[in-house]
Amino acid sequence: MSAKIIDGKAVSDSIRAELRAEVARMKGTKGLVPGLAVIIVGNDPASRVYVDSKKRACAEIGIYSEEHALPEKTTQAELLNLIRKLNNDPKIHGILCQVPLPKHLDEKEVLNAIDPRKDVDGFHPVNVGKMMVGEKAFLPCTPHGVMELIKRTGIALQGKQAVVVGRSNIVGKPVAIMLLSENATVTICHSRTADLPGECRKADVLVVAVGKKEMVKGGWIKPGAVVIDVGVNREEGSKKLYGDVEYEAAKEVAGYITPVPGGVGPMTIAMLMKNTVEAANMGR
Ligand code: NAP
Ligand code: L37
Repeated sequence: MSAKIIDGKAVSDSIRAELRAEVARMKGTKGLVPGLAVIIVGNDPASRVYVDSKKRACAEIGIYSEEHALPEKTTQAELLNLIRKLNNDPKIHGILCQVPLPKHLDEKEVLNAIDPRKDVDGFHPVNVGKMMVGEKAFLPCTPHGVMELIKRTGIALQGKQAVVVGRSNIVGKPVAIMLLSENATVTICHSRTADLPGECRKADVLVVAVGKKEMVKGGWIKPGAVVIDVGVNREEGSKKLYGDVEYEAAKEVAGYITPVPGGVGPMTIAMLMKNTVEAANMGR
């Protein structure tokens, strides 16, 4: 039995179509145009690709966007100044500072400087804390996208064994908290986990965000499991993308699986658009 493929691109397209209608309504009834500022520092090629798709998504939906591309050598003070300006700019409802930042910059201090009401990435400690205690907050885009995809399988998370591989602040940790909020029993695995294959085999729902090409093998998947592959790994010298899961083998065992590309990636962008529209609607 082959797994059902979860089509993240199709889900993302339908969310984007809904948002486009919502933005048209906002313009018509309130004269309100949502605005997103995207900051990119330095020349990370993957970040360049993602920032370009985010800008394209804004244009298609009717969100005003402006890009602030800063050189690699930007100082901490210059970056903080820009964020302060954007915090006070009434056209701008959402601020996204694409990470990773060049090593000489203090990422924590930068994320802390963004007004939590404009933190459409959901990385500010205020929003992270609110999510932890179950208060309404901007949810980080990739984990939120993962949860939407799981929801669309129609499988209820309550009482299920969920295993998250990876514990980054942008994916693994928040996705684990969200699964817990839906009453799954959650295990978080990382580079020091003693028996990773054994932990994965227990998973009814397996979310993998490691950044290592096809590290999770088909033989680690519980038959019928929901497998969400967050990894985006580029083969050296080729354009082909690979997930963190050995896709061809895993899809013979899993019940549902996300492809790479066309799975979680497009959802990340759709959720960012959703947060930006919500930010514009807040306080009006
Ligand atoms: P990250 O910050 O590098 O974190 C990787 C995590 O994986 C760490 O917690 C690390 O454990 C764990 N890990 C590394 N090697 C391992 C191993 N051999 N066994 C078990 N765990 C291991 O990465 P990230 O930012 O979360 O991103 C992960 C992947 O998702 C990347 O491929 C990235 O490109 C992709 N991504 C995709 C999207 C999207 O929208 N599709 C968004 C963000 C990221 P330790 O904590 O112990 O070091
Ligand atoms: N919100 N997301 C936010 N803020 C950040 O600071 N780094 C970061 C972040 N990560 C991010 O944007 N990731 C991401 C990953 C993949 C895609 C989009 C965003 C994506 O569109 N992936 C496509 C393939 C694109 C390609 O060809 O590279 C996919 O189908 O998976």
